[in-house]
Amino acid sequence: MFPVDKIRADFPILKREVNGKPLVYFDNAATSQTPQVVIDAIVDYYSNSNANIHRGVHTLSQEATDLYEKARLKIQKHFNAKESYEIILTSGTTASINMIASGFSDLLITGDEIIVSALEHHSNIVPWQMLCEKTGAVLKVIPMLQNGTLDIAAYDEILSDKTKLVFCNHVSNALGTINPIKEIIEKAHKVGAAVLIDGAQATPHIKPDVQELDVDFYVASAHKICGPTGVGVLYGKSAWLEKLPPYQGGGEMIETVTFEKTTYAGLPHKFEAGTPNICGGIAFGVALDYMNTIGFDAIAAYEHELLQYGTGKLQEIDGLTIYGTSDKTAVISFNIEGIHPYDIGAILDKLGVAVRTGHHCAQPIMNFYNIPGTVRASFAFYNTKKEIDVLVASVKKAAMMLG
Ligand code: 7TS
Repeated sequence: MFPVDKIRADFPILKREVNGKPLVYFDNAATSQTPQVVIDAIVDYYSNSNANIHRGVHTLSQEATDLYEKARLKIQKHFNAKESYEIILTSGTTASINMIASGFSDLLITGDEIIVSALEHHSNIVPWQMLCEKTGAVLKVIPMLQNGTLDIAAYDEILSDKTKLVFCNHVSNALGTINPIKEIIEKAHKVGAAVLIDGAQATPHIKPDVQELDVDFYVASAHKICGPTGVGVLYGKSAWLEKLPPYQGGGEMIETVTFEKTTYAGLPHKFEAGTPNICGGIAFGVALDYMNTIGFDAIAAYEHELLQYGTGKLQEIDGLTIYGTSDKTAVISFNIEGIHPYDIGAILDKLGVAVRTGHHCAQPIMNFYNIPGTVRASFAFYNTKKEIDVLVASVKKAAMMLG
């Protein structure tokens, strides 16, 4: 049995009330909640070890550097990167993607092609459009199918020796679809293209193995994996990271500076200009430890139970449509006929239930279904079936009031 009661006790926020009702937090795809061990690590860092890293000979600076570099090793181990310097700490998924997009602006020429999937979050569409504008490269899209999966046959058709880069999320944030990234990567490599996988939504549920996937770049945000906001990871194969130019110039990323010429530091520092989110990086490591102690197989199995339970219960509601019905993580994106998703979300909030409504930064998916948005309930390993019962009763109430 999954020890959900014991786990819930680790999350102080789960004890609070919202609008006089016990909080039911089903907006985990937007950000996860923070366990006490991670909160303690943040307090401990600022109480005992706060100093700038990689620069001081003094004890505090060395301690902070040590903690930060130990966190990098934990992240390396978690993603199974071959080398610790292939782990670049960033401010999050969006920053990681923009670093790569910026780096490729010198490597692409007019007529090169970039492929993105139809299931992307805006942060994996807009930077590539900007890159195309700069370089004259052309953006192509892997279309989606009615069940919320990608049309892999169509991907085969748009791949060619002109394809230089392919971008796809591991899991869709709007629908929860788990994409066949291994196949997508293998096919891209056959035509010599590099692949960036956006793992922002996969990492809370799946432990990725970047070597087994043979992926070129894999990015994620700590705040979706029980860590703090403002910190994330860019994994890159060392050959690519060596080849790409630095993203920002400044302190920490240099070897020598004169007014005539600057030489850059080696990896990972070349991509880590300025004072990083030191505390965030350390807390990210603690968050991964916490989740690994529970275990990703146990997390996935329990969340799948929640998904099946919630899907079954919600489907019984008249006029309710669920979008994305394939193999997916614990996300239920739905609408009720004739009711705007925002109105449902507002009533759910009054009843203490937190969901996200709207286009979820994935407007092309909403356009595909010809809807303004959805109500998205996204579950985490600390949620319960009892909370799903509250969601279902609240949705029924909203439907009655608004229908
Ligand atoms: N990529 C995916 C697949 C995402 O789901 C998100 C955030 C991002 C990138 C951006 O991550 P950030 O940490 O840099 O902001 N997704 C969502 C969401 O679904 N609801 O709120 C944020």
